[in-house]
Amino acid sequence: MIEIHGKNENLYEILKSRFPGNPKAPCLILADGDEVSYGRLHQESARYACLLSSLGVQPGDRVAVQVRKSPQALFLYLGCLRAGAVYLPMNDAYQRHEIEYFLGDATPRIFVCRPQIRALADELAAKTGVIHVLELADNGGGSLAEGAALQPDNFSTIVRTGDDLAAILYTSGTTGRSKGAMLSHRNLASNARVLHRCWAFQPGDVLLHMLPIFHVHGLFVAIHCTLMNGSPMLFEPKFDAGRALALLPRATVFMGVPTYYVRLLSEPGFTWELCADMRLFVSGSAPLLTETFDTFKTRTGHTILERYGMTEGNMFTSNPYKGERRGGTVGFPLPGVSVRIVDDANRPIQVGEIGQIQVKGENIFRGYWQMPEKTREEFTEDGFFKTGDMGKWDNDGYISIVGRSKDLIISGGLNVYPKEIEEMIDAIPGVFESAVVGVPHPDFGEAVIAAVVPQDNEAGAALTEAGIISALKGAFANFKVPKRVHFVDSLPRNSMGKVQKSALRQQYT
Ligand code: MLC
Ligand code: AMP
Repeated sequence: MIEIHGKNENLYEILKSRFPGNPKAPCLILADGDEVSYGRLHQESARYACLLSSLGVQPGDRVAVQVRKSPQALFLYLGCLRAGAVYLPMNDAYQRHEIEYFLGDATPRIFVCRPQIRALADELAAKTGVIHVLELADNGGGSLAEGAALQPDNFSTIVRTGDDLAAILYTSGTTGRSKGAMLSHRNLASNARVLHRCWAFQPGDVLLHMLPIFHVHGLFVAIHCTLMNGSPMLFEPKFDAGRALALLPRATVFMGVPTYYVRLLSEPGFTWELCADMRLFVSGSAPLLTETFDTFKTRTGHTILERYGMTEGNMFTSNPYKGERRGGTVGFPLPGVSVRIVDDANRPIQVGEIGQIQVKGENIFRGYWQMPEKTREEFTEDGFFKTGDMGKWDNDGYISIVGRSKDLIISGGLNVYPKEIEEMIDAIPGVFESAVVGVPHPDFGEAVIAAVVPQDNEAGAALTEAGIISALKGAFANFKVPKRVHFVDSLPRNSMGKVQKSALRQQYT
């Protein structure tokens, strides 16, 4: 693509151009009733950008962030964009070895952490060459906000081309090693524009924002749509079904993973009347059961709009805003996104047949950070990204996801790659081998469970389910830790010696 000389393609400039004319217009409406106006958002993001620059952050430098959701976390994200830095958000559930890997791999100049892990952050920063550690407390206090408060409230947003990086989001891999997906300003801007238009964002919209903001769903899809619309968000620290019931009458749009919908439906107070002023419910990040889709419709009169995407390119497909939203499908390719479903020889398959989903478009990421080989493997020669999802078309052009070729479990909208967990279990004294699989779970969609073969010795005989779970809890984010551990004499294998995970899944379902 040819760059137009002098044009600033920094995503922040694109978002800013859509902010309301009145600087007092609300952007964030917080749980305690406080509001952050669009004018303040602009000023605060300037202060954060000034602070980053004063700490020596140059365009392209990474800023790693592991904090709870707060307005200050949003100021920081936007401040990074404005300073030309590359934002690297991390799930706050990540533990020592996960954080160490991300810092070591991405070599950020700055690490912003919660005060609770300051000692660990200092230790890991020293080990991995991070220059500054700053704190952001859950209530918005700490050295980051204190430093920002001393800075001027204006900053000339750094000029970026569309190809320059805006963010790196780590996604685990089937090899057990996480990969940093590099997303450019153009990747994010193109998807923001398309979603804003396709989902008909309009004056008067209010988004109920309950997703975490360290993944694409909460950070990019929900926030960008709102900022592109210049409208307010009810900005809640996390998903809570009771709070959602209280706030839905003040909202028009809600976005969530399927678990949120399951939890809303289990609330007796979740009624048709409560949703009377809602315009749109969007679901994604994991498969929405047809049963949830149907029950939701009967209960509220609303048809959930299911869409499909991935960290490596934000959103790929969506059910239509106008027109039939078909349960069990993820709709049509979004404008500007080419989707094809192919067989093993990369040939397009017929309607109704199952094949691999591949995608191409301005939204697709620029590759994995410092993994050129891996990046090459994941793209076809003609530039399509191999999603690892299996799908099919129906006669009307709707796409359904029917499985995954990658060994991945999605629990409550969070990805768990079995390999990473298996390696850790296998390292526990007394374990001969293990296999980790996902089994259906009424709340999380899929739950992680492990089958463990003990060694035939004293250490093996001493293994317990609680012991294994507690060993893993110190090592991994909680959502990756198996909910159950089953001891078995051997793992089921096929004639090639490969563990038959489907047999385990069946056995423990
Ligand atoms: C928390 N736990 C989970 C879990 N979340 N276990 C499995 N799966 C999860 N997703 C753990 C907790 O640590 C706790 O462990 C126990 O399970 C019960 O926790 P809980 O109180 O029920 O959890 P809660 O805090 O309510 O969180 C659940 C949740 C949350 C579903 C609200 O996980 C969530 O907000 N998920 C959304 C993630 C998301 O944004 N995904 C988008 C990715 S982007 P213990 O041991 O302490 O009892 C993407 C691309 C795309 O995928 O297409 O959008
Ligand atoms: P992540 O790597 O966290 O971005 O997760 C992306 C994966 O989530 C995709 O590759 C899909 O497997 C899955 N996913 C996202 N949206 C949907 C959906 N609507 N239905 C089924 N799977 C989905």
